[in-house]
Amino acid sequence: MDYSHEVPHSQLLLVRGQQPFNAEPKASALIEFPITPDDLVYCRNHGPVEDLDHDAYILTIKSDYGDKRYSMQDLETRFQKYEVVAALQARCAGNRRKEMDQLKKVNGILWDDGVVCNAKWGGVRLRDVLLDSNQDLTNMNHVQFASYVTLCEDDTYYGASIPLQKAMDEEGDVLVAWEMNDECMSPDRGAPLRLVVPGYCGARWVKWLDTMRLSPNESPNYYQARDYKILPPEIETKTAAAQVWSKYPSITSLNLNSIVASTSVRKNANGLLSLIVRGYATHYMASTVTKVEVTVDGGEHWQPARVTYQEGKWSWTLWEAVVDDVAEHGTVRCRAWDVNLNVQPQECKWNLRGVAFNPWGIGKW
Ligand SMILES: Nc1nc2c(c(=O)[nH]1)N[C@H]1C(S)=C(S)[C@@H](COP(=O)(O)O)O[C@H]1N2
Ligand SMILES: [Mo]
Repeated sequence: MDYSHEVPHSQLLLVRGQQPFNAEPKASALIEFPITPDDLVYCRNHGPVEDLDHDAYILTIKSDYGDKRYSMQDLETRFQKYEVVAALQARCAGNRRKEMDQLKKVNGILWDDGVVCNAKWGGVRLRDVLLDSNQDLTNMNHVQFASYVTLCEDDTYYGASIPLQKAMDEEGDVLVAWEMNDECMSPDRGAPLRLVVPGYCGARWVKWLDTMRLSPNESPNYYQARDYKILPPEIETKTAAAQVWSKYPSITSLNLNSIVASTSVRKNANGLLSLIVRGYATHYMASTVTKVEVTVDGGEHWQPARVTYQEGKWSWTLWEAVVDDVAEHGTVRCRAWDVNLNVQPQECKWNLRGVAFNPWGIGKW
């Protein structure tokens, strides 16, 4: 693959791979900002990152009746602009995979817990573009997306799909976006155009989006059809996996999760120690996090944390807890609850790709 046009990347990230560029921030740095600045956003790539020409960029909607083409100017001027705050998460790429690897070896880059960000995305609704292009919706169940402008390791292009229903639902908030945090998106985020699918894992947020089409089927692309699936623990090798990929559904949303991002201890006037714990939580689809709890005795007693940030349906949740009268050192764990009374599980099964790992968060002080 040709990396001669690779853009410079943020210096603030821990690099997990140079080509393709894969990197993540420390979770402790991440939670300092409710809205993540671009240079603290993780980078997850399957090919080179290039600075593409905005003015010459075209989004094509393919169909059997002919293609529809939109320039950036068409999108910017002919549609109503929308903004949505949403967390982008690569737990599909194995956020916390490093922890799962300690249970048993997993396949893939060892990400820690910084593969999440929260940003304000701006662009047009996918729904409006699809309606404008006059698609025939009969028998159509999915919208397939592709980026042909960029090269990829495992397929000839990067592709994904989402259910048509998610795309057409006004509440779905799916955007074809060119802005992040009120600024032009960076090449690292997928400029000129990227798909934003609130509630869905990062793998579906196609960067450098240039082509889409309606289909009765999911995208046949490697990253939709074969990768990013949660296989049962008995599938222990790539060869075994190859035979069963098609039997397991692709990941759409990610499970309820929370992690401990930082701990510190302060001495009170009475000489006793208090522990300050901070972290983030993320939720499944639109099932908002309602509570985060921490325990310093392995789960016997839990105390609620204070939510310090949460916005709309799709943002992450930042939280902080102060636990009084603690020992000099110890282990703190956290768990999140959602509006449907789901609670983050104590343990999580191993799987080959190390995806969707969400047992109680853990931190030491
Ligand atoms: N074209 C393209 N889009 C892509 C990818 C890619 O490699 N190529 N990676 C996907 C994955 S797996 C994730 S988690 C997110 C990462 O987005 P980020 O690099 O902006 O954090 O983009 C998704 N979109
Ligand atoms: Mo991902």
